[in-house]
Amino acid sequence: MKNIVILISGRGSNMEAIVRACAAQGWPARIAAVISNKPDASGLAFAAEHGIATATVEHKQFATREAFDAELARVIDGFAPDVVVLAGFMRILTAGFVQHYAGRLVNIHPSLLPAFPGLHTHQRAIDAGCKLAGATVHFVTPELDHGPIILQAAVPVRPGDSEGELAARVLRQEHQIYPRAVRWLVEGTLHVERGIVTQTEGESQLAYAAD
Ligand code: NHR
Ligand code: GAR
Repeated sequence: MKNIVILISGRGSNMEAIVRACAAQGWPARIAAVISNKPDASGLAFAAEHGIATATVEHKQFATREAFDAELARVIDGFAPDVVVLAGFMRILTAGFVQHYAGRLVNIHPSLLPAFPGLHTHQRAIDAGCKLAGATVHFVTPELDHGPIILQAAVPVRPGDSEGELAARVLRQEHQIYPRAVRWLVEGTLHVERGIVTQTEGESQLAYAAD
């Protein structure tokens, strides 16, 4: 049984999708904990209702990023994690933290990386006149949103889309691809060579969706 620890900052709908897929598909894993940097993150209630341990490490209570990351890592390591999942987690992590979890720390970013790393991705894609948008699951490395790409989903940007409409279309695909990528990590079916990730059982590492 592998231990998955999920970090959130808010709603946690990606966390929910992973919790449900783990149970429904009988992964050889358990969600050991859901941890937030914000005490009011609504995803914490869902986790608690499902019998999952929860914790909050509030970044505002630490003077430096290093101090916050050290406490966060201490709390995470208390759950003996095999896999650490960033799911709408909104704090940039220090290189030391990232290196401590090298190869077992993943993120979902709401753009087709390497386009639009950072924040406000949907509005930036609309403003650039992009015809496709999407989401990327990647290994986390010290450089923000630049780690090896595990899986991507593409969706159309429709004429007149608002940021919210595009975000909702992308989010539906996030809920499809993130559980798939975490399952691969749990099963140990990902191989990384020179920054290129392959799924060793030949499962598809891309998705397209019109809606
Ligand atoms: N840390 C590292 N080192 N590498 C990555 O690839 C990371 C990371 C931490 C988080 C998620 C990322 C995203 O998917 C992620 C990837 C937060 C910010 C940010 O600017 C940017 C990207 C991501 C997460 N955060 C502000 C900060 O000062 C705070 C913003 C806020 O609180 O609203 O940390 O997009
Ligand atoms: C998701 O769209 C995720 O990709 C994005 O925030 C949303 C979180 O939703 N992540 C980031 O922007 C990270 N900077 P959720 O809390 O419902 O999973």
